[in-house]
Amino acid sequence: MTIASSKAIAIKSKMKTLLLFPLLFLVVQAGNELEWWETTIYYQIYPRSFKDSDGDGIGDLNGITSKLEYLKEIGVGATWLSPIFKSPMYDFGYDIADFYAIQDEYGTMEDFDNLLAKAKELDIKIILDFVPNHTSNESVWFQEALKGHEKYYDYFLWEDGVVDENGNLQPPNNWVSVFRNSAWEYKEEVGKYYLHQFVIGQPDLNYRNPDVVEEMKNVIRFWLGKGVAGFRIDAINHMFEADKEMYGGQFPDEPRTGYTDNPDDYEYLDHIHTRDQDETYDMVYQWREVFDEFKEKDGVTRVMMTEAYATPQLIMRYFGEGEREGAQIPFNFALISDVDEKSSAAEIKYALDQFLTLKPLDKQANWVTGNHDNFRVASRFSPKLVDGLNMIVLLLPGIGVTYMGEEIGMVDGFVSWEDTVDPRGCNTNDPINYWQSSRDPERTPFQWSAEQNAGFSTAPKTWLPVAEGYETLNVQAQLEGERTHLNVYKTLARLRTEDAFRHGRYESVAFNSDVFAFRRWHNGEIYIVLVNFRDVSHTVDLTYFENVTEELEVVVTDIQSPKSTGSIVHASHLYVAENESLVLKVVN
Ligand SMILES: *[C@@H]1O[C@H](CO)[C@@H](O)[C@H](O)[C@H]1NC(C)=O
Ligand SMILES: *[C@@H]1O[C@H](CO)[C@@H](O)[C@H](O)[C@H]1NC(C)=O
Ligand SMILES: *[C@@H]1O[C@H](CO)[C@@H](O)[C@H](O)[C@H]1NC(C)=O
Ligand SMILES: CC(=O)N[C@H]1CO[C@H](CO)[C@@H](O)[C@@H]1O
Ligand SMILES: [Ca+2]
Ligand SMILES: [Ca+2]
Repeated sequence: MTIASSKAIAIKSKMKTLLLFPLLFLVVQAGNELEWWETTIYYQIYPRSFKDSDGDGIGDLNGITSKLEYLKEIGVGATWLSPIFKSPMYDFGYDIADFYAIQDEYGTMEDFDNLLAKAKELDIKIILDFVPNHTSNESVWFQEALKGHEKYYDYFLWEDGVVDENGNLQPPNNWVSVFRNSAWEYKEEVGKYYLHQFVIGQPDLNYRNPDVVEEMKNVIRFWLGKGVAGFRIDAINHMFEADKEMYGGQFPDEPRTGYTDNPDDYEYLDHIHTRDQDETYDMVYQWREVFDEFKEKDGVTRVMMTEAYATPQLIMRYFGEGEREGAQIPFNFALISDVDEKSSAAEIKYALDQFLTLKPLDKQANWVTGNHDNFRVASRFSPKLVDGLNMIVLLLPGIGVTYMGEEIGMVDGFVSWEDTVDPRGCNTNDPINYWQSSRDPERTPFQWSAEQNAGFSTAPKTWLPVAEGYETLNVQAQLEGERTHLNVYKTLARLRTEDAFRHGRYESVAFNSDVFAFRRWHNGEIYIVLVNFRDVSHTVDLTYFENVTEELEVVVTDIQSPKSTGSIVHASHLYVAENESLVLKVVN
């Protein structure tokens, strides 16, 4: 026994007799007190599919308000909403026409204020989605630009075309849009081309114009001023293009990759001038200063989550640099991009440890298993691993993020070619393989109950069909049932508040190609979380972990596990069933 632990025991016995415990406990706690944003669970709501309050088949703000108590009940303290702003909906809200207004079909500003008020009452933070890379071509700004209004003309990037040897007008350079073909679109009324890194209907904003920078900061101020707790920022690595002044006033061509011979393909070029520009990080740090203006007033941290699918090294830059602070939560997509059902336990371990190893010591890690752009966990891995992945997301050190429906193990819905509405699916023009590109399967309506449309809506037809199997896979059934994903989730949400998970240290191991485990420990309390990713049973030796020698208590199991909670297992030869996931606690 070391000095530290004998001291702990001495203090403990003293506290029992002298009742000093509460006092000492507080003193210890104050040293490393965590703020709301470091401990809460973040729950992503895709508003169109969460709850329809007025029977038009489309989810809306009043629907969300009516279900906030559900979030509270399952232990969620913050929710980020995919865009709710005014939009022509070519890309379901990621094409914004007015950053200061609510889209009609989602409700009114008054509805939004009601949502905020109810959330405040329940102590749930509301986070909005900020889409800075472009506006919709139907935005007032773009329409004014087309009319020759100079201020708004300068909000976008306009260039003259070049005349080729045949006398035809061609785009200013070789840049290609993410959705194929030239990133430049000619506008007759202006006599110039504008840049769009995404679809033609999404003109890029010119972040080298200080008016644009200020306008977008005002958008942030507007919503933070209303009481929003922060923003999730969409795809920021496309914000800046190269500074043309450094290239003689002309945007430079991008070099070829050699991957494809088709100059219309996005992969044809190496995007050194249109992605991951240094100025992007600076803009994130500037936005953080705006967030901090609000914190200075009331002491409450406003949180920034950034979305960028980039290398872990680049992701780290969003945290900040030197004295400058950036996003508290640069999304870590390792569990989405780096691993799937075929991954070995060693690959899982590597993917999880990488972020923890690279991140600055004073920053929090974060864990994301799903969102509105990726197939669901139950479909990417296996329905049998739903509980195991929730254990990983909620019990690893750092911030847990849940996409709506993952708490009940929703599966991807089948959406026929006729019913497909996602532009990424439709643009394939391929009635056979469209589903591989479509994001509709993970966006099907939330499954509340066994009622019509899974209790999502009373409409005869919902905007996307409800997934099959909702009659048994739904919130109500899982609240009433005993061994259910939802009950596991709720238990994990409670467990997560314990010191071992809030403050404890972390160590992980791949016991063999199938079984991944990690240990969290703090002040003599030790937990082991173990997930068997395969349909094969194993016996493992947990004495591998220091201080794990004899007996452990089963604290949580996945819903098919043959073990029951409260039972005792032996560290040196733990039988792990097929697909089994467990949380164990060392018995002192
Ligand atoms: C093991 O237990 C001892 C005594 O309680 C403690 O001092 C030490 O930090 C523990 N080591 C680990 C790695 O848990
Ligand atoms: C916006 O762009 C789309 C193409 O994406 C086009 O069909 C539509 O007419 C444009 N709208 C305006 C107002 O320019
Ligand atoms: C383990 O998962 C696989 C794949 O989902 C499934 O076929 C098998 O029945 C599961 N085994 C057990 C014991 O649950
Ligand atoms: C990288 C990326 O796709 N960023 C966002 C910018 O706009 C497109 C089109 O609206 C969105 O789909 C993306 O999420
Ligand atoms: Ca509705
Ligand atoms: Ca841009």
